[in-house]
Amino acid sequence: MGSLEPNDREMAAYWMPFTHNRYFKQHHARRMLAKAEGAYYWTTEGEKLYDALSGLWCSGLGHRHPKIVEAVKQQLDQVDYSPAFQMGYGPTFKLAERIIGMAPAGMGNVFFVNSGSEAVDTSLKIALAYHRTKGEASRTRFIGREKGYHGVGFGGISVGGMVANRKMYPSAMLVGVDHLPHTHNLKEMAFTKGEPTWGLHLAGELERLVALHDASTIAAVIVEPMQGSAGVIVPPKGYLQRLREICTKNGILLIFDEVITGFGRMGANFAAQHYGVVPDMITFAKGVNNGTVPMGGVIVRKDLYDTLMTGPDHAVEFFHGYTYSGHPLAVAAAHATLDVLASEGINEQVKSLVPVLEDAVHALKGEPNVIDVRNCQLAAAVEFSPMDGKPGLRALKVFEESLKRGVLFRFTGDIIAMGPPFHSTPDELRRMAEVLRESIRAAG
Ligand code: PXG
Repeated sequence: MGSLEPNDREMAAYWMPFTHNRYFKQHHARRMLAKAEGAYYWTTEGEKLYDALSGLWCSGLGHRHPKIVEAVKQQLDQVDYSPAFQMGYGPTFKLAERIIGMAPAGMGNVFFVNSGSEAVDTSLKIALAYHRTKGEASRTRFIGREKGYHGVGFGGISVGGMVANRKMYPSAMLVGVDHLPHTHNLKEMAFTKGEPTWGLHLAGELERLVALHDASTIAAVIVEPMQGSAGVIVPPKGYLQRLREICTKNGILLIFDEVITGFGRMGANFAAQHYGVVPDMITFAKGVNNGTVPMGGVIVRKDLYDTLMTGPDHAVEFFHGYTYSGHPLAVAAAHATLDVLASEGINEQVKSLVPVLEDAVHALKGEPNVIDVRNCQLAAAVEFSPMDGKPGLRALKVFEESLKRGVLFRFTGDIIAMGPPFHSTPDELRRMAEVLRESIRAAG
């Protein structure tokens, strides 16, 4: 492979995802990574960076956890690939059963995919197929939410609520999708610690949409319990319960997109358990195997699966799947990850860090241009007022100043987001916040 530093032709050849390609290719000091271990990355310049977003929210157990590394190495000596269709590989079935054991009661089955985007599109297909098979083929609409992020498939961007992800593709959107309003309101909730008390009424907008479209046309509502990509938008107290009540009353499926919130980030296996609200489907990815090998999935209520098991038993019931669904390497990494989540008491560990993170980030109130600080279990965000006519530039500058000081944050719009590794020490969290303070001041 040669040097880790790309030459000019190599730098030019790669089209980077969700990245300012032209800017990156000019200004990539401290942005090329060479090594990862625990809560840290090392850059090709040899500088050490605290990984404040656990990769992209996926490596909560830290990089190269020895048990996960060992499991994947061992798997390579057993079975590298096993056909996903019409053939079986035991560990994949065992993994499904383990995930059901971690999920809220009533869930019965897991469909494996390779990413959050695929998980979302799969869940939407399951919703349509379920209603149709039940004899309610008129239920075809989906309700998403403004500022929602459900990946980049056509289904995901249709139910998602990020204008930049949608505006190029109006003709390719799923038909009949509507959106709930988002719950972010600086006037009402800026600098709230944890769940805001304002905003519950916005769940009632679902009733308005039901009245507008009629329940008989709506298949499912999909929301992230906590909106991660939009910059850690925390659900108002009682909001998710209210959505559940309205969905149940109207025969609408409720899908929680737990790609970020699943597998430990909330100090619980799933946000569903943290908030005490049980959806009909849960989409997951990222944390299921600590980001080691691409993997995602959909957890479904048992009766959804049962409903779809129709037709002659020699025929395929659900025409959907991916070559790499339940890939043996991803499965091996996931088994090891679930072992570690349990054996290292991660949910308790995360819960113990929540007040430390909360105090550390909220101490940034009053710093220049900081207009909001939010936190949700082991996730947090700081929002800045945009620079005149240059939205996004302030957070980029803060991000670059932080790299100089040894912390890798995530910036999106004028927001800095954090989702620290679960094994972080209180001192690491406090240092992370102090680096953010210095960087905010330096960025001006
Ligand atoms: N659903 C949710 C809730 C997500 O957060 C996806 C679906 C899509 O997953 P894939 O695996 O297709 O990328 C996501 C992904 C960020 C950030 O900085 C968030 C995501 C990905 C990258 C960065 O907040 N979320």
